[in-house]
Amino acid sequence: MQYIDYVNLNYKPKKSDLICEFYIEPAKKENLKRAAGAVASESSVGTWTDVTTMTKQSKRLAAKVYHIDFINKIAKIAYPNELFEPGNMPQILSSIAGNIFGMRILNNLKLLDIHFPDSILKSFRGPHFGIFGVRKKLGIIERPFVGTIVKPKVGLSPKEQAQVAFNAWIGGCVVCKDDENLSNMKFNRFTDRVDQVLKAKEKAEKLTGERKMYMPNITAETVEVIKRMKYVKDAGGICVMIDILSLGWGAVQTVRNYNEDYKLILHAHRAGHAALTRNNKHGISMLTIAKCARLVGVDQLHIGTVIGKMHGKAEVPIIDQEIEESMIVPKPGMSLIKGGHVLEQNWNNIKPVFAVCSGGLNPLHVPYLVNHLGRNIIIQMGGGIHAHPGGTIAGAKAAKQAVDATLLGISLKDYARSHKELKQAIEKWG
Ligand code: CAP
Ligand code: MG
Repeated sequence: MQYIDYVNLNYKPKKSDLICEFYIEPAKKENLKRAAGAVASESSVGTWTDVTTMTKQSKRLAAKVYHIDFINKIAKIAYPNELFEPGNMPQILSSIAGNIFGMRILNNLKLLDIHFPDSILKSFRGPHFGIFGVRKKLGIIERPFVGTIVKPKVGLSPKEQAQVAFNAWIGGCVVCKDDENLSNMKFNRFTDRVDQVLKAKEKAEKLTGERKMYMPNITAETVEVIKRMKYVKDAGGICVMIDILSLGWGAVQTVRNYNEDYKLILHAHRAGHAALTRNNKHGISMLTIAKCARLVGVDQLHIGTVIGKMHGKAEVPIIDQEIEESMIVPKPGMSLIKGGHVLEQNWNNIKPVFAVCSGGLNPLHVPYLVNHLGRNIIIQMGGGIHAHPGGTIAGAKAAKQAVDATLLGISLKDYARSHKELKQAIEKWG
């Protein structure tokens, strides 16, 4: 089969097909139709030449380019679901997000979105808790969560880390987490840290009468990750954090499988995602990564912030919807790129994921975030709490006051008249 044989613009995708939407920029002297055919070929059954070993069955399994928008360079490809091993995310991604990115027939290729058919959906676990399970565990029905990342990112001892966490909790944070690059270091051993921070959590819970959550980073090689999960469970923790992209999808699935026993809330950090997502024309969209993470089954996922220090704002509301709702019906304007369309997705029984907004946030950002993304968000502030002129306790108070004011519909400026910590935050960051 030639590349062009993979293009059939009359093909009507079956309900059982997996669909991908790509932005494709052909190489000089190549055309979009052939480049799209090449993508369908290399991501399904084909290669650069017509092989003599092709059978009737392999021909039947060929992916089909069924839609091309020549102006905006967007193509949709339908894949028969038999191409994919159920419950195997690494295999799915090696197919539809594999060799194709390096092909010389194209200059740029971005996997914008992916639609999972029912058969694939059924083969993954999805989140164990999801938004409402996490809320139930913490006893917080409606409010957005306020959280912090202990800063400095690394360098504190377990005792110092526990003190910072304690201060954040008694100031009003619900959540406190390790940073993405803290694991088991000479100056801060994992087990020691977990013991001391969980002890601090117990103390803070007694003092405030509120449930709190510590999210220790268990990122390591997979066998060690599972040992760390067990350690956290045995020590009385309720949550663990994993850097999903550094770990790799296979390891994330292993964690999710073990979580059938451990039942810990899985917090997914996305460190490194921008290497794939940042370029608008090449790579994999964060929307696609978020959908894979929901399917595999994390409970909380960093999605960006629409405001703050990190790149990638436009996608955030779309990702937020995609991970929270049970049915995605594409609407006009709901697109990552000019001429694109978010694909339809019925999530069936796969639970919704808690969106985590983080990266350069301070209390002043709270109203904007809640107004744009709703209440089902975890708002994390590292620098935005620990750089408060009054220190961590005051920083956490200011963050909580910002949420209180927002939920009451009072402007931060007005609320700050009777709330000194918020006033100081406005003086610093306003
Ligand atoms: C935030 C953070 C998070 C980023 C990651 C950091 O700290 O701990 O890792 O939010 O980005 O190290 O940058 P600050 P994203 O609050 O001090 O910025 O959430 O976009 O994946
Ligand atoms: Mg961090």
